[in-house]
Amino acid sequence: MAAPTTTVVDHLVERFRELECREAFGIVGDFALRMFDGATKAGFPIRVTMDEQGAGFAADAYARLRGFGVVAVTYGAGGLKVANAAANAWAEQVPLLVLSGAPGVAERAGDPMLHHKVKDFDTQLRVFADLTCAQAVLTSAHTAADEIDRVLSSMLSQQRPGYLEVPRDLIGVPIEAPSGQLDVELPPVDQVALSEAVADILQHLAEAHSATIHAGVMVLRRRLQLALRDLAVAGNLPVASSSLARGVFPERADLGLGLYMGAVSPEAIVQRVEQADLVLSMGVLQTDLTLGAFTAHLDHERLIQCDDTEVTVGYRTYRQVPLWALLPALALAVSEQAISLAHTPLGVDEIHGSDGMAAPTDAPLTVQRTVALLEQQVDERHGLLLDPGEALFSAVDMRVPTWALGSAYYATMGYAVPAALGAGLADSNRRPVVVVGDGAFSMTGLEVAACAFHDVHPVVIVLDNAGYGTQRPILDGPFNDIPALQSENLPAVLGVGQAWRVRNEREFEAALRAALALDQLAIIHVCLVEGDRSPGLARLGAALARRV
Ligand SMILES: Cc1ncc(C[n+]2csc(CCOP(=O)(O)OP(=O)(O)O)c2C)c(N)n1
Ligand SMILES: [Mg+2]
Repeated sequence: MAAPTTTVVDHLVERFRELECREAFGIVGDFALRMFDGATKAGFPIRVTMDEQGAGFAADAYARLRGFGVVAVTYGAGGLKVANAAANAWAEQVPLLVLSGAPGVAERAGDPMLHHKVKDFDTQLRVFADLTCAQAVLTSAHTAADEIDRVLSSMLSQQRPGYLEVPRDLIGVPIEAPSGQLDVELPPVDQVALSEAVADILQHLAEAHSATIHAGVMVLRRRLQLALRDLAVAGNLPVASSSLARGVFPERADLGLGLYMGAVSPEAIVQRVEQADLVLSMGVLQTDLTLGAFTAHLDHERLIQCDDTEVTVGYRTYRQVPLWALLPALALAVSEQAISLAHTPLGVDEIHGSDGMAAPTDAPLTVQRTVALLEQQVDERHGLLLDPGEALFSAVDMRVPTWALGSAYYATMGYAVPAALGAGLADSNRRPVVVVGDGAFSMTGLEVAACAFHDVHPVVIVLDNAGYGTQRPILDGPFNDIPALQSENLPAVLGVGQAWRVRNEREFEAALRAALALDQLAIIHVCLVEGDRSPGLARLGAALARRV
C-alpha cells in the first residue's frame, strides 16, 4: 500500500499544531504568497503586522508563552528584516522558527537576477546559519518532510531559533507523510551522576540555616514550573526570579521574593539572595544584564548551579545531569527527607520603602511612583511586557502578578509593543500591559495598530523622559535627544482606542483605572519629571561607581 501523502504546507501546519502553535505572524510577498495561502487554507492564520521585525517579536513572545512560535516572511527584503528577532531568540533561548518563502527551485537555474536576491540565492541562508541552531532550504519533495522535522526537532531540543526556506514551487507538491510525532531529544542523563548530585545538594541543604532559589529561563523553557514549586514548597525555600524568567514562580506568594538582578534589585531582595547560606541557581543564564552588570555577589562555596545540562556544587561538576531530570528528583528528595528551612515572607514596603505604595498625590510623576501605582492595579488578569531601558530597570521594584516578558539580556529596543500582539494571542486569559520608553515606542509603537487589528487590546504605558534616558548617565550628548511624539494622538490616527497624557500621580492613577476598564487599545503617555531615574538604575550606578 502506498504511504499516505500530504503537502509541504500541510505537514508544516500539522507539526505546528502538534507544538501547540495555532497561528503565525508575518508579511507576505510574491515568493511567499502560496505559502501564506496554503497555511491560511489549512486553518493556520498568519497575522499581519506593520513590519517584519514586529512579526518576529510577536512570534517570539508567542513562543515564550506556548513553547513554539513562527514568523513567516518573504525572501530577502522580508527575511533579512527578522535577523534581529532571530538574534534575540538565539541569545534568550527561544524556539522561534523563521519560515521564509523563496524563489522556486526551477527559477534558480542559471542564477538569474531575481528581485530580493543579494549576492546569490544562499545569502539569506548564510545570514541565518549564524543566528539559528538548524537550517534547511527545501529542495525536493523526497526530503522535505525529513528536513522540516530535523529543523523543528533541533529547535526544541536546544531551545533555539531555526530557519526553513520554502521555494514557492514546492509548497503544494505531494510528499510522503511521516508517521508518528516529532522526535524531540532532551539533554541526556547519567543516572549515577544524577543521584550523586541530588545527594550532594541534600547534604548542603541539611547543613544550611537559610537557602534561596534563583530561578531562570531554562526552568520555563523546559516547562519545569511545577517541579520548581514542589521544591520550593517542600523545602520552604524562597524563590527569586531572573529577569528572563518572570512568572516562573508566583512573585506575590509568601515564598516569592520578586526579581533578583544583582545590585539593580532592592536591597531587601539582594540580602535574601546574597546572604543566604546556600543559593540554588536553577536554569539561570548568567549574563551581564540579568546579573545587574555582573554586580551579583554569589560566592562559589555557597552556590549550587544547575543548568540545562549539568550541575556544579561548589567546585564539583556533575556532567549529564540536566535540569529537566534534576529539578523533579530534587523536589522529591527534599520532600521525602522532610528538609524544611526557615523563611519569613518579604513585606511589600521592604521592596518599595515605607511610602512606596502610598496613595497617589498631585506630585509630578517619577518612574518609581509610576511603577508602584501600576503594581497596585495589575492582577492575575494581566501580563506584562517590558522594553529595555527604564521600563525594564524600574520593574525590579515591582512584584508582577503573572508573567513579564522582555528582551532582558539581548536588550533589543522596540520588543515590547509587538510582543504584546503575540503574548495576547498566546495567552488570551491575560490582557497585555506594556511598559515602554519614548525612544523604543517611536521605533515599533505603530504595532499597536496590528494589535487592535487582531483583537488584542493592550494597555501601553509610554515612559517619556525626552529621549534615551538610560544612556545619559553613561555618556550624554545630543545623540540622546529624540523627536517628541504626541502618542496620545495615535487613536485619532488609527481610528481605534483611547489615550491619555498624564503629568502627576493622580492623573496617572485615574488614567490607568480607566484604561484597565476599557476593552480596547489604551495608551497612557506618562510625562516624567525631568532628569528622573528609577531606583534600580540609581542603585546600579552606585554599585558600578564603587567598582571604579
Ligand atoms: C535596537 C536598539 N538600538 C539601540 C539600543 C541602545 N540603547 C539601549 S537603551 C537606549 C535608550 C532607550 O530609550 P527609551 O526607549 O526612551 O528608554 P529610556 O532609556 O529612556 O528609559 C538605547 C538607544 C538598543 N538597546 N536597542
Ligand atoms: Mg526615554
